[in-house]
Amino acid sequence: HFKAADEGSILKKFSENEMECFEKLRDDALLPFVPGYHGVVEKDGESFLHMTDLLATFDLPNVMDCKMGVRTYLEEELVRARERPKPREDLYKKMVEVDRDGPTPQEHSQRGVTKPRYMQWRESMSSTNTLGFRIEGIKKDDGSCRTDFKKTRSKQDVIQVFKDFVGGDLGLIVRLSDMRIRVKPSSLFFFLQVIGSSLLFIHNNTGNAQIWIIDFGKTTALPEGQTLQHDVPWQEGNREDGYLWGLDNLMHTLKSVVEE
Ligand code: 4IP
Ligand code: ADP
Ligand code: MN
Repeated sequence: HFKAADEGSILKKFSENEMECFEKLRDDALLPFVPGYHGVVEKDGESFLHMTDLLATFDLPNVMDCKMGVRTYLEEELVRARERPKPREDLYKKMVEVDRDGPTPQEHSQRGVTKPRYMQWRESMSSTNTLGFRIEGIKKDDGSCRTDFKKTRSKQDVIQVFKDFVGGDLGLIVRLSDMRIRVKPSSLFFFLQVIGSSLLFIHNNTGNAQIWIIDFGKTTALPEGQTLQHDVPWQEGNREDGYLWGLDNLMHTLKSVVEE
């Protein structure tokens, strides 16, 4: 999905949706928390979004990707799967790998699950539904890399992982509460459903702690006139994403790490 670009920047495979988000964010209060966006570029016959490489200023940082929100797919995908279900074998295999008993008897016999079904299952196995965010992956300054968090769901387990990641770097809490404050005056935020977007935590144990909002591939404008609260439960049709609720739970998690 990514290609190296000039020093300090990267190229991400083009998506119309993500481009529109970057353009809307150009004059939004959240801009300081979004990677620098430098337009669309063509390379080897393909289109890419040119953005700042957030890791460029670090040597060997600790990096954590947390996917935000209580919902990780679009309501449109749900409707489509209901009207014309397309069971996928790749998703079935990913499900079985984590939990042999994940698929229903019918899904076992067809060796396939639909995309929303897989996404909902992922949400329920992880902390997405219960905390409004989940840990996707961690790279540490010792070179180690972990992505085996599909069953990390309980508050205690999540706190434990954060504790190990944060170490003694308290700058992350400051940066996160900073971001929380910025969300309020972001007019954009209330006209968007933020789906599948992550917070990227970066720190190097010496006080250089950063938090960035990344991945706008499925972040989309709401129908004319609709706004979201971002902190109430999702019900099909209300398009709520639980982003703010997740952000608050993330704050609590970080605070527990410090207090424990
Ligand atoms: C993946 O599931 C992630 O949810 C992907 O989102 C998603 O891509 C994939 O859908 C889905 O299979 P796992 O994390 O369990 O592997 P992301 O890349 O943001 O993590 P979308 O396109 O929905 O964002 P498919 O349809 O690409 O398989
Ligand atoms: P996808 O849409 O394919 O899921 P993401 O935008 O979520 O892609 O990025 C995937 C990973 O790439 C992130 O977890 C992060 O580690 C890394 N990444 C994304 N954007 C940047 C960036 N601007 N600078 C550095 N690393 C990034
Ligand atoms: Mn994505």
